[in-house]
Amino acid sequence: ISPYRYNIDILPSSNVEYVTVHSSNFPGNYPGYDDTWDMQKFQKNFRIDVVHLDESSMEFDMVGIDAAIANAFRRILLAEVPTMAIEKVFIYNNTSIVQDEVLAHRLGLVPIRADPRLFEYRNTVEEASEEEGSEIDTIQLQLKIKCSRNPRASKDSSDPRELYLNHMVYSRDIKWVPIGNQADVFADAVIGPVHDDILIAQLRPGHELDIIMHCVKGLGKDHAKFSPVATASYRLLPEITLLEPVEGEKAERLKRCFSRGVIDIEDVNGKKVAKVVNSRLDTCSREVLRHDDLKNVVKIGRLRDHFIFTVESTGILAPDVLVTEAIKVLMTKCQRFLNELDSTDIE
Ligand SMILES: *[C@@H]1O[C@H](CO)[C@@H](O)[C@H](O)[C@H]1NC(C)=O
Ligand SMILES: CC(=O)N[C@H]1CO[C@H](CO)[C@@H](O)[C@@H]1O
Repeated sequence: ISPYRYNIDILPSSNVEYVTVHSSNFPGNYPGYDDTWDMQKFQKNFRIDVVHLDESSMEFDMVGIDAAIANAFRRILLAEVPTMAIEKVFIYNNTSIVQDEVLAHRLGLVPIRADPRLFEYRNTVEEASEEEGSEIDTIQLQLKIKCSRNPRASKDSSDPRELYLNHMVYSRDIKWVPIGNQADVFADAVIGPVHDDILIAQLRPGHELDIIMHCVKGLGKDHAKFSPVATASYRLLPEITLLEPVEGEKAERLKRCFSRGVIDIEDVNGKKVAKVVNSRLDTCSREVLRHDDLKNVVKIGRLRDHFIFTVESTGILAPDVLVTEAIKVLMTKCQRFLNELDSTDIE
């Protein structure tokens, strides 16, 4: 029998952009803006500090760079660092209540653990692409599961967990089917869904799923399922300055206007005095502006070239690897642009 086949291209990329920065699209659009691109000066000012790093998320500060470049990194992370995702779904049988196309779409969004750097893009231009993929550009997965009654369930039970077997289909039920030499090449790698507890469908006795999936390499700008990050965003470092001493009840009130940990109360000669201890923690709520007696004693701003990046990976690649890959993508783009300029004949 020939399977029903779905190409998953129903939903466009749906990553929301959170832009919080005045951009400098126009050189010199704020006082003191330096567009000389003096490399020595840039190297002296530029730095990256990793604040937090674990296997799924990362926070780092990128200091001394223009908003346009910081934003380029953010957008490349969202849309131009490749991953492997399910692209073709061959449904041989589906007697569940989930319609084929909905099922295919759900499967497409499951993050697949496989190093995209070890695969090629699948050629979508030639006729051949309609046929089977090959070991260098395709990962084949299978989901074959059938729900039945549990013979050992007690008679008066009404709990589906006891009554049925395989009534919840999870991502862990998706199995990798190596093609060609993949079993040897990826002997050490665990290819399959990143998370094993994503609910895909619910079945009842007699329902059956028999599905083959092909994962290909792709980019988030083509479809959000290829995006390697759950979020990649940045904010500017808040800067809070007290313009005059704030004491007593006013100090307490000032402290409550900001996020916890931003302002501390110090005891100076028996008086309570407010002090800014960590403006980084502030969410910039501007609550202080609602207090007439406080709004003029504090200056709230942000450092224009200090970006606090947060990168949350979907788990396919570690967040620090993603940032490195994003930098490589931008370098490749720059190189291509320079090559184009060099090869242009100026008459
Ligand atoms: C599809 O699944 C149903 C229910 O298990 C089964 O009766 C039917 O024979 C299957 N069809 C094919 C083509 O495998
Ligand atoms: C390929 C296939 O068998 N698809 C079926 C999946 O299940 C729905 C609902 O039971 C059917 O309408 C499809 O024909």
